[in-house]
Amino acid sequence: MNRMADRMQSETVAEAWAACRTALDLTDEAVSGGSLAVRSPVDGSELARVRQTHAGAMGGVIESAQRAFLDWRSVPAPRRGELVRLLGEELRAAKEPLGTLVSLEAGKIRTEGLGEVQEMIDICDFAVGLSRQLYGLTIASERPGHRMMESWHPIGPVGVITAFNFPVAVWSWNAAIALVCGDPVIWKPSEKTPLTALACEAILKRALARFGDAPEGLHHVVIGGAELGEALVQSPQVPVISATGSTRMGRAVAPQVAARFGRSILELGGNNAMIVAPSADLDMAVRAIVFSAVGTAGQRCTSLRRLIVHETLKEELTRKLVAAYASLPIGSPLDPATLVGPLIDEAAAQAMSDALAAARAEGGVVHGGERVREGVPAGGAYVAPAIVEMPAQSAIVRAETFAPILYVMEYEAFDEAIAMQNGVPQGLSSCIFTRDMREAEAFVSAAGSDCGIANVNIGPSGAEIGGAFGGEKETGGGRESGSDAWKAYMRRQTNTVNYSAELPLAQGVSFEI
Ligand code: UN1
Repeated sequence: MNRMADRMQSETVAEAWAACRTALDLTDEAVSGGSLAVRSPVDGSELARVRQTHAGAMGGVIESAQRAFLDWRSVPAPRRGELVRLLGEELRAAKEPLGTLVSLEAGKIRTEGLGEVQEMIDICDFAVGLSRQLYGLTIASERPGHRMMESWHPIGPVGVITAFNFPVAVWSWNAAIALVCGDPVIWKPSEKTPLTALACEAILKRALARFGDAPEGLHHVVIGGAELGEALVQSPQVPVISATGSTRMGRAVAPQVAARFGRSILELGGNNAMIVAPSADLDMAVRAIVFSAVGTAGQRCTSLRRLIVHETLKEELTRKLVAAYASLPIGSPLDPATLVGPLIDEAAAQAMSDALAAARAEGGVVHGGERVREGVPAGGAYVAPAIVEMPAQSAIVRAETFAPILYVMEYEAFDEAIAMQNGVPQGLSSCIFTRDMREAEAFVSAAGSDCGIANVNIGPSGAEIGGAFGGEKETGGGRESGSDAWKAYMRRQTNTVNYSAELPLAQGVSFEI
């Protein structure tokens, strides 16, 4: 019986893969015969063998992007926006198969896979509008007959390094903005998710074909290990490196980019908290907590990892959460009824159980967190999300474990809750549930949350593309996506134009010759 169920599941993976391959133009040539085996976290089955880029080829790739830059920078920005508009159209047409491929390759449930593609469509729309709004300032000059202004110019190829957990959206945040800003893109996706990257490349190719006259080499995907990222990081020909991943990766990348005076946009670890205040709408808080703590099996940078609850509510809220967790449908992400899919691989499951052991040793009481083997496809790393009551914000709570572990701690005074929220090395996302206006405003004030994202009465994950996305401290300080994040993809030039027949010097300096 079990074996039959397993066989049916793996046929589902195989069938889904066969269907999206065709729809996404992933030819045999592109996905077989290579040295990188791609396994689906759904059931561990091998989907493809992808060819890797030789480290020795990186010089040529970077040269080609540089050449494309020399053309692309002079294409009017609204015309560059037309390419991104076409990309958005192609993404709309490919939403279903690309969303499925995200589920197959990253293990996200169907709605999250589709949601990720929707995020790509949204950023394309945003970038198209932006292509007519790359505004500079006009600044009052102290000298008569002079005009001062600020221009934003394309900067050069952007190296984009992405992680497995948002295998396509994070590329699009960077690529859509970089392309309208006049910059070619060299993308190094996670080695765990090369297929979705190849699919995005094929989708972009469709847009490029319709666009007509974009320069060769405007976009490259390079597949392989850290040595490829390193070639990007070290090249002065790649002025901007946008890297998403662990703090450990960021620590390696940032000093190398800085040493050559390049610019990095870093999106690293998060250790996101929710404060649940005495006046909170508890039912709403429970829904927000469950979605943000167990969604994507706790593998978002923005996943909720710490719950800081007022002492009067802690027992009731913990009870409600333990009950809600008990009925979570865990299983194949291809099954529409599933809410919790697999972890990306066995190493992630091991990291989760190590973290739970550490939490116990530090005085934690663990609910859930076991390995799940019944009713799920064999070969995937399925786990029950864990709730851990902690006596204090100990070492394991301050570390980011990329798994569905929610640490619950209590507080007495509001200031103490803010101090706990801020008392971790990471600073990505945060939120408070309260109906007290003073608490809500204090939380988002200068003396409140120290994170890049601070929300009131919504969870920490599921950010919209319209805002700037990123965080402080060990999160790396980068901002991507909306607002004025585009400025990191351009160089700023200050221009002073003298339209008088005099040559007055600034600051009243006199220099007569
Ligand atoms: C990430 O986890 O890498 O806020 C990005 C969210 C998404 C982006 C997360 N829009 O959950």
